[in-house]
Amino acid sequence: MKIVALAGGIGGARFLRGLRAAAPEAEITVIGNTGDDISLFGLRVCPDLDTVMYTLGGGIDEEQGWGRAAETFAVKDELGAYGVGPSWFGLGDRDFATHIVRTQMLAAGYPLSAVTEALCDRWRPGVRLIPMTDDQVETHVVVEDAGNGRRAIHFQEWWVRLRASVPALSIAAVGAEDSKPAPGVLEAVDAADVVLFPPSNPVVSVGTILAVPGIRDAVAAKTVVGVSPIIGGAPVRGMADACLAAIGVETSARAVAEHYGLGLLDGWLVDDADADVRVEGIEVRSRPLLMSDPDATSAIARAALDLALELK
Ligand code: GDP
Ligand code: FO1
Ligand code: CA
Repeated sequence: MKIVALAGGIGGARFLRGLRAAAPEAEITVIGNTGDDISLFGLRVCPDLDTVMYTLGGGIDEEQGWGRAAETFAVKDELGAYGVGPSWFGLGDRDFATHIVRTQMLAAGYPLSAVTEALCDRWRPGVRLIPMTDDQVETHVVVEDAGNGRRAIHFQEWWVRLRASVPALSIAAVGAEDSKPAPGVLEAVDAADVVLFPPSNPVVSVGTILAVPGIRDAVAAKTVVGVSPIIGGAPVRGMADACLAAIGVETSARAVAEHYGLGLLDGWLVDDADADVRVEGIEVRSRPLLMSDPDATSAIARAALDLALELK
């Protein structure tokens, strides 16, 4: 069986680990969000790709959900001693090595998809991880600039430095319109038996991947089942509510399904807390959706896969 999943960082990565356990025979291709990517200290950092790679490869800081386990911050401290920032983005020493390898390969002319494959040679995530595009797409957030009108800042500055404390007036995937899906992306979707949306951020993770021309149409032609990242009207973690507000979508399991819309989603898994949710034209099922431990997570993934196979 061939499964394609569109994934962001933490929610996507944890779901994928459950999916790999729930369907060990399946060939899983993960299309990763690169809209969160940022250049820092001359290095290209790809948080969502790395979160998937480290989580499935056994190198993630489990509690935090991003970055490496047993991390140290000597390089960051040394940079700080030179007065070189930003200090608000916590790059660890082990993680730095990944960004150095990536940046070196990109500078040598390898596309991000080839670089990601090379990094995965080490981590052996057990899935094929492909960035949504080899082109540079960056999510920017428009915020009110005290007294100076509006200004666009990088998504990471809004999310990590400001903790989404200033309202996002709009969110744009800069460069997406002119981007092309990375090699293998459309082929994997076309060949897939089912496509799954993990409980990833609907705006800045799944939404950004779908903004790469060609991906939405390819996915829409498939049987698609999503897992709600919203439980009881709130994100399980993170600030997805602030992203949804920016695009005028209510923070609820129903509104997110309606936002993806008919023609894209065939099935939608919601938590038992949202058992009353109905969405016209979409098969909604409820079950516990907290990825609290490996067994609970693989049961969620299995339920998403079973629903997709049933609707196929
Ligand atoms: P990010 O890139 O690190 O923000 O990660 P993703 O975009 O993949 O996923 C973020 C989303 O995962 C958030 O909106 C959370 O609400 C959701 N999420 C995190 N943990 C859980 C969980 O245990 N269950 C469900 N249903 N959603 C979760
Ligand atoms: N998230 C934070 O909240 N603070 C950090 O300092 C931080 C550093 C960081 C470094 C590497 C990496 O791969 C991820 C990192 N993240 C950090 C997480 C990440 O940037 C965001 O959670 C996501 O991009 C939002 O989806
Ligand atoms: Ca992300």
